[in-house]
Amino acid sequence: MQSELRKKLIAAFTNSGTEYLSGQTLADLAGCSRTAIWKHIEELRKEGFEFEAVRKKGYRITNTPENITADEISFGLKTKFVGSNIHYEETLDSTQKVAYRLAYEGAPEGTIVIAEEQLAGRGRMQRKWHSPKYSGIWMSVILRPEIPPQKAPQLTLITAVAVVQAIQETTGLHPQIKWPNDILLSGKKITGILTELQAESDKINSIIIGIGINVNQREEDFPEEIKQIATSILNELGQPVSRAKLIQSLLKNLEKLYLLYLDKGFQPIKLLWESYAISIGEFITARTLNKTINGRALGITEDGVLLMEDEAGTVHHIYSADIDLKGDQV
Ligand code: BT5
Repeated sequence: MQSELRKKLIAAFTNSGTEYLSGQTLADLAGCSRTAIWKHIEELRKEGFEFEAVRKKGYRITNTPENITADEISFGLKTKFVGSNIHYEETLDSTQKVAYRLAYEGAPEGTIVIAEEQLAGRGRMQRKWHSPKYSGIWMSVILRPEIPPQKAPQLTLITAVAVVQAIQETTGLHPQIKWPNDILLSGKKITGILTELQAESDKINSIIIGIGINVNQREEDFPEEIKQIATSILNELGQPVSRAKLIQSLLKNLEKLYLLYLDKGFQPIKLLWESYAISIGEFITARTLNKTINGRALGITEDGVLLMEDEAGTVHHIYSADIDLKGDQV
């Protein structure tokens, strides 16, 4: 975890923009000695931050490393609480696993866990999530909304909207959402979301939202088994994207939508979600654990459940399934 002093120092540089900050101002803002400031600046230099130091004016940051360490994510982050605590590690089995433990131990709402690579990244139903080093965003966010457990799937939909908005904002691309948890570009998956709960019978202790975004993988980086169904932002945009900037935008949009949800309920999110959804009004196949239904997707309910009308005109409530769009079927 980042120290409180490091957080204050990074926040000061974030707020100062291109202005210089003197050693004394920094020491006052962070509540420490100038020697301590100097030591932290040296450490940031070693991480790859570049500083311009001008006599009588002070320091400003002129370049940042292309990493996603806690310092790199918090430099420029403008959120109230999402991302205020960042747990970063180069390699993890799964960020979900660590976030689950931290949540259990009482980590504050908005804590994020992030890794450069995952050795056992997971999707729904024990599927694997391919998470190669340095090229994607593999992150879990801890939230603690006071909602009944059956409303938890709404958090997946809120997150999907936040991911779409962040990708649009950072790259100008327009991804689409495939219910419940896929985000697609050119019909291929660039993001998967996995929402897990710590709950008692009627009360949520925490929701752990896992987000995997393919950012800078090249086509040849994808393993054979997902080559046909997966893509990355680099593939679609033709140029690499700063993962730190994308994370910052994602955290900002997620916080904004989450606060809107707590204040006004799911209705405004539902409208946004539907405006980005790919399958509404289309003929689809839904494969649930025990049956396969063909029909037309009508929309989602207030709780985020998919409504589907089959050929006989019966409307089904789908809580969990894999969806094939008509064009996907062979
Ligand atoms: C998901 O599951 O899409 C949820 C993925 C969540 C991953 C994040 S990363 C951070 C956090 N920590 C974790 O351990 N997990 C979360 P599902 O809908 O079940 O889709 C899984 C399927 O997607 C696999 O069976 C593959 O077919 C495909 N897949 C695997 N890796 C992929 C990738 N990098 N890009 C696109 N598709 C992939």
